[in-house]
Amino acid sequence: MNEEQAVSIGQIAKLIKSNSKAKVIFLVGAGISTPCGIPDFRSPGTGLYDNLAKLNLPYAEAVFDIDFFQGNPQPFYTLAKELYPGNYEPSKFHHLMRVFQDKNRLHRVYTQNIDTLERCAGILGDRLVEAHGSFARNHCIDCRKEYPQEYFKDSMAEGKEFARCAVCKGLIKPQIVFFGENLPSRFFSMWDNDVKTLNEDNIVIVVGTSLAVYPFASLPAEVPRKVNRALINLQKVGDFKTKPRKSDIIFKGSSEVAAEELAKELGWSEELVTLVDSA
Ligand code: CNA
Repeated sequence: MNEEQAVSIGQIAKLIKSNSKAKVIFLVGAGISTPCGIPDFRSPGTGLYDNLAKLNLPYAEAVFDIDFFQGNPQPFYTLAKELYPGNYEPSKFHHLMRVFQDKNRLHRVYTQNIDTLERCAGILGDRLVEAHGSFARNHCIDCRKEYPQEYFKDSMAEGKEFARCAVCKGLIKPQIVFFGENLPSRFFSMWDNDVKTLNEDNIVIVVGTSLAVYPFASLPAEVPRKVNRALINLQKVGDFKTKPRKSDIIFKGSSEVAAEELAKELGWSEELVTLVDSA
């Protein structure tokens, strides 16, 4: 950890230690799962968009385009098999958020990720908002019949090309938000309520996201000025770059290093190590 990083971790830890009521809202993205081996979208060279060429897509985002999916579900299914829950373990940062929950210092986790690793780490349903959906629920894109997670998983495990609806033979799609689809209404209602009730005791920490996908990307700008904001990311992004606030805390670096060091500063290293070892 360099000096600048140490200062930022010290500042975040101080906000939490100096106020026993301080609770954190985490706004997270693909960067907290890259240490688990799941590529993000936009990191040059290693990101998914750079590696989708093998799927013969007309353009990278087509993998999450609902119209494209209807005509050619293969690229999405290939990706889904790769990203499917159970293939990966949570990162240290996922576990750190769990420690915040166990210490009653977690207000909410808003995630853009679809890998369900927050659930795997034990983040409770009422603390978690999966803004872009997840693999947990599935439905037929033609007749809308809902299917449990196992149906999609078992179809894949049986080596079927695609999961099909038992009633109408339509394609089964996990309830992951594609381009052109609405975000779950729970995302909007939870954020509206959280942003109204945020006060000086709260800290919003944005982690591992390029803040390029809206409406999620607009959340940091909506954080009231009286509330402290922090960014943990490989580079400065979004509102932290375009409209920085004097009080912003920026940790430029890996979320795994940040997780270890923050746990150390808060005196929570043992709890973090226990969770990491038991995963
Ligand atoms: P993104 O646009 O790929 O950005 C990731 C950001 O994280 C970049 O700024 C990276 O520099 C940064 N980053 C990467 N690794 C680390 C690390 N170890 N520590 C700190 N920062 C790091 O991804 P976003 O989440 O911003 O984009 C939103 C999309 C990505 C959502 O729709 C997701 O569904 C989608 N996505 C999800 C997953 C997943 O579920 N794990 C994987 C890939 C993409």
